Amino acid sequence: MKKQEKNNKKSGKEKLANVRTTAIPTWCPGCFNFMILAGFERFLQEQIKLGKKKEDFAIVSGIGCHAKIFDYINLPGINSLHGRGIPTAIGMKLAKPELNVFEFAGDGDAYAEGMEHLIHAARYNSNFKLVVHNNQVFALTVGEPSPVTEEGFKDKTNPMGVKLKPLNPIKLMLASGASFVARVFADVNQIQQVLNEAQKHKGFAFIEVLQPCVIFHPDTNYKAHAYNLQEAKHDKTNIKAAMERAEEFDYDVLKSSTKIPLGIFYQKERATFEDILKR
Ligand SMILES: Cc1ncc(C[n+]2csc(CCOP(=O)(O)OP(=O)(O)O)c2C)c(N)n1
Repeated sequence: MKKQEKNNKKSGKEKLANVRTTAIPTWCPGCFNFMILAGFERFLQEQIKLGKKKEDFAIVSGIGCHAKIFDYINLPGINSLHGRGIPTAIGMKLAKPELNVFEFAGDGDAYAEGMEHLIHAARYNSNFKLVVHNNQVFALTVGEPSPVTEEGFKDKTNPMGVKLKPLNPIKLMLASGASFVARVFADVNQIQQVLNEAQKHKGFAFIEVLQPCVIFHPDTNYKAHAYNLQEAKHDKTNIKAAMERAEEFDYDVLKSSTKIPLGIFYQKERATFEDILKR
């Protein structure tokens, strides 16, 4: 055994070495998807240190820039169809309930093509974790507006600007019965922390990550408007309070008055879909 390998074995690093594949990311330089990848990687390494094995996890993705993450994480899984990651993840959980399933979806993926699946995943409370990379556009197909693009956004398909109000996925998830609803910014620490909490939660976990697209929907200072729900003493067991907090951000970061609550809006365990089917 080489000296470096021996040292790695001593420090436990050899277990962490192949969390990433050898594929070179093709995201744009500065893309916030790198932060999501790094946050998930850290989370996974922590789980392995705590005694979990790589085989205890599986990943699912849809189609889009976000879905490239599937190529960079060295875990088994299914790179599914656009909008169809959720039924794929539920299928995995039904076949093997003990598997820790993490799905990565885009906002187009989860809030447009896959919307009906999203509502029912929350309603079923299937015990998998969904990470929505919300860049507020269909990025891979060059920046068309998605259901969460702010009013007035212009692109080649909407030269006069978007006329519709954006959907509020946090409110939708609360109304659909999701047992864990969170939003974070694409920051490595925030992602690692929320994944740790989601992993401890038995049930469906909805995690929206605000992930500005450096090309088609750049960062317009989200951080200046953001505050942390837990630091603000938000009661995450109170659904009414969660709805009120969700109302604070209508996905228009250009509004100077807007506030962006980050953290866990709501968490309350109830029977999972997999448990109910066993009865
Ligand atoms: C059923 C279906 N409709 C449309 C497409 C074309 N398509 C591929 S990627 C994509 C955009 C994905 O946008 P989003 O889910 O927001 O992910 P992002 O690229 O922004 O990460 C679209 C529309 C497809 N592959 N399949």
